[in-house]
Amino acid sequence: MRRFFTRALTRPLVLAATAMAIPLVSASPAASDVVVGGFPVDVSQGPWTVAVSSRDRFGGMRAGQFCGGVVVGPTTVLTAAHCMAVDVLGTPPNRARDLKVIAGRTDLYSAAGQEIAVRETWVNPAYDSASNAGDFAVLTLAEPLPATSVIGMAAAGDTAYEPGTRAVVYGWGDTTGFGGYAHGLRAARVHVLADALCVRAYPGSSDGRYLADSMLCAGETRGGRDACQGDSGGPLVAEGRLIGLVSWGSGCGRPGSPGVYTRVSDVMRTLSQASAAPEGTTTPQGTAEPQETQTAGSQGVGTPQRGHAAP
Ligand code: 4AZ
Repeated sequence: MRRFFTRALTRPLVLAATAMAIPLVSASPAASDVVVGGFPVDVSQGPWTVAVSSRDRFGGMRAGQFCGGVVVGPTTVLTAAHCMAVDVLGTPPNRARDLKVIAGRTDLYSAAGQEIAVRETWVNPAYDSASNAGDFAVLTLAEPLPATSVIGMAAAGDTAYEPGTRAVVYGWGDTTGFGGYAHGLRAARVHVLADALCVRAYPGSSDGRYLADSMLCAGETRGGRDACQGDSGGPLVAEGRLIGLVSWGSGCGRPGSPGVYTRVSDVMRTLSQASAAPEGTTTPQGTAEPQETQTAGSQGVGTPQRGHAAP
């Protein structure tokens, strides 16, 4: 699929193919792609950042990492819906038997932290792969993570969504725009940008279409700092709260092509509707009702108060 070759999983496949000496044509980004402009961080600086992994599918070198994720409840991780696509996983997500979340590991080459099996996956049934709207999925973990790993989600109207707000994106994705995957966790400082900038940049093309209700625009107007392939599903954090999930964009770090994120307030809205719906109507992937997510209240993060995105 077109998007498959322009999004999260191109490079792991290319790497795997290279390792197997199989020539594989890749839709590489243009030479102007210079990424992320990030810096190394220890996962303790963002303990809610997790790696989503499948060694069966992506090999063991980088612990099978192929996407990012965010811990929003002790057993609840958000990632991107496009990370759970059949053409990425090779199988429907509930059949991907070795799907794991890796928490507390800065360096994917190390054995630090915990690897926790994914017990259930719930892919947003409203995810639209043409526009990329609704790009999120909920992973339910087989074992809980500590409350200190949980980040609060910023509700609609939260000041953290205002254009100009400073935000940080975290991930193990491409740092070069050419498939230079990190093995250490990195972060990049960006700003929330006005929707108008992304509307202008992405009026609708094969890459997607910017829809302000469900997407968030962030980056730097001059480019240089951005998320990239392999970062998908990972957190964009502002004022200590989760505002976005890495979703898509045209290239990485290009001036005039900001990063597009799944808007977390829209995730919260969708989840509350999904859990209010009669069973089975909105959960085609299984029975995983999103639970135990934390909503950031006025106290902000770090207060392990338990809210429910899904009342
Ligand atoms: C991707 O392929 C991807 N520069 C993620 C983020 C961005 C571009 C591509 C934003 O998963």
